[in-house]
Amino acid sequence: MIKLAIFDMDGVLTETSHYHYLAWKALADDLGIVIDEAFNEELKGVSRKESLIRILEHGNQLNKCSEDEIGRLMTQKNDHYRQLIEAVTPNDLFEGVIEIFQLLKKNNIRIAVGSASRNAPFLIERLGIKSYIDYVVDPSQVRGKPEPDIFLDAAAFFNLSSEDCIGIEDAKAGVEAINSAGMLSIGIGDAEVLKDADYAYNSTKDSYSYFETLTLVR
Ligand code: B16
Ligand code: MG
Repeated sequence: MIKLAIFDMDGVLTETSHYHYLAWKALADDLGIVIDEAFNEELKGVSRKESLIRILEHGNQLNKCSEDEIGRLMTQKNDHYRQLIEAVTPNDLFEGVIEIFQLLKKNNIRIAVGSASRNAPFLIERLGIKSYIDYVVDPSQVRGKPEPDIFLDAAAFFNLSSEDCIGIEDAKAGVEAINSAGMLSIGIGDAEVLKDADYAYNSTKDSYSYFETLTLVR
């Protein structure tokens, strides 16, 4: 029986993944590196540092970048991203999120956020969903997606085993992380990108039907 639902943030609860893309695109432009939305698909769910490394590799610039320069570029991207998300309000929450949270609460299923983003606590505040969230994984303490650690950390916090948990993700790296944690994976977004997910839905709102079936069997 499912006792814990672990939600990714960017691309599952709100559309901040587009803001990540805009901030990376501006940085890449500055560096003379061309990236597009297709390339960005490979950055979704991936940590800030690993994303930057992939962009620099893509532009053949990784070997000319010192650790200091990498740190400076990460700060530049994050400062821009923080400006973009400053104006986020509860209206930016994806449709269906509150209804899913309410359904889970009613059925005593815990809710965790398992985001790779160090900005997740800020966004949880801005989106006004703090009262629903039982636990937020600190991504600075564990290995990033596609490693399973973010999801395993949430399960461990509640002393649960993987078969008691589900993970909800919009990114290829995220679905891989859930699957290697041995949990049931729910993909949100492009079915082709999320082909390894146990269940896939076009949008968070569409996944409500899955959460209903989960609570019916209780
Ligand atoms: P930050 P998620 C991920 O969040 C994003 O998908 C990814 O694009 C970003 O690089 C990563 O967080 C780190 O974010 O720079 O804010 O720490 O999708 O796992 O919620
Ligand atoms: Mg995501």
